[in-house]
Amino acid sequence: MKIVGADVIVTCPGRNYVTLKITTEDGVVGYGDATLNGRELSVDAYLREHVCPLLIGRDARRINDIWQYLYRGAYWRGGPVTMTAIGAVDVALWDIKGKALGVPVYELLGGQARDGVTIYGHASGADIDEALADAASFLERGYRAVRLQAKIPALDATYGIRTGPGLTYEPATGDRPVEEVWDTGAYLDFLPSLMAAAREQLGYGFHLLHDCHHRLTPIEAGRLGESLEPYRMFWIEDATPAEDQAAFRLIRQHTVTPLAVGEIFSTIWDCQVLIGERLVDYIRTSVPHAGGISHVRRIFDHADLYGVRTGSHGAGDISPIGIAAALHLDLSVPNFGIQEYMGHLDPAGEVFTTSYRYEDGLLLLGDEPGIGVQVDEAAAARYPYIPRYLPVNRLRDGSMHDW
Ligand code: CS2
Ligand code: MG
Repeated sequence: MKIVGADVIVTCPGRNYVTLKITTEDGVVGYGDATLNGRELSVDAYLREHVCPLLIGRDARRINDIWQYLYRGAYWRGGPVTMTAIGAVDVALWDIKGKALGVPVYELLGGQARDGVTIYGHASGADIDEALADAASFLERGYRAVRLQAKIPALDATYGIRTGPGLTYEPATGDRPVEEVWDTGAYLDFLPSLMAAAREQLGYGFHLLHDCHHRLTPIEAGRLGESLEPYRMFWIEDATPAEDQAAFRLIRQHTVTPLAVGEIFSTIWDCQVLIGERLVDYIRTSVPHAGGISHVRRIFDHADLYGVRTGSHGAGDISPIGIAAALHLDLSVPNFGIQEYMGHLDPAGEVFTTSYRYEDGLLLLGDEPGIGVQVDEAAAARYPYIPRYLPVNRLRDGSMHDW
């Protein structure tokens, strides 16, 4: 089953997505998500220049060998660009294997361990009332878990807030990032009042999550976790810059609020200390950004050994292919925790047709062979790439601050 084609599709139906398309000599086509938000064209170039030519002529059935060839065979290994490219190859090959054998990928992973995948939605608002109304609308639609963010009153802008009904929050267009002001004190003072209001008005009958976007020091994170304990959070996410795994030892000493991290990780090595020392409760590595189904499955197995559950990244910058790939893994692993699901803006649905669907707080996968996402290339061509950047943060004195 030789690979005869490997092509990259870059499109912007609502936001930028990069898709790898692999074709075999028998005409089977597999798709992988190669989207890396704000760095889309780097992965596009890495694939076109360094990966696609090496795939031609290889046996598409040998997913493990191709993975090792691309990872171990590279002197400059690891990092988000390389691992997103490898992840796209891996998912496209699983898609091909499923289609060739006529089964959904989760069957190849041992079959379903649950009926559906519990997701959390993104509620936010310009103030507490707006954020709670948004959260209530998720609960009315059957969601059992909601991430809650609101604008910090003392700041002009706060990352992670939706800009209008039916929208997700999108990076601004333009040739350079928007610069926002960050103030940790204002954030730490405000957040407990948001979560207190959420529990007072919406009760305790749902999972409440929050994302800190890597802005705190370990001791600040400890203080935040402790201040949120009465509201029984499902997790606080990305409390500190993620590359400092040892920082979580300090956070753990100060709070029993569960911790989640890992959406920016690329490999199992990025989570080794965190998992091995049980410093987090949920590992958020995502299929597209950490080497695909093959590698993230290994991370999840490693996590299971230490009682750490999964909680994969599923923001809108992960394409429907990446979300679908995550769902196959979520459905099959023993230690599934929760799956983030932000949804996709119109007109993404013109380009990507998915077999997964929402029902009563869950995403359900059908029995379509492979990953279960179709790509309309003519529709993709109607939406050319638009440069977009995530914002950056400065403190009030002009210092750059962490993501
Ligand atoms: C966030 C994302 O969904 C999340 O948890 O952290 O919005 C993240 O900022 C983007 O995916 C970055 O690409
Ligand atoms: Mg996050």
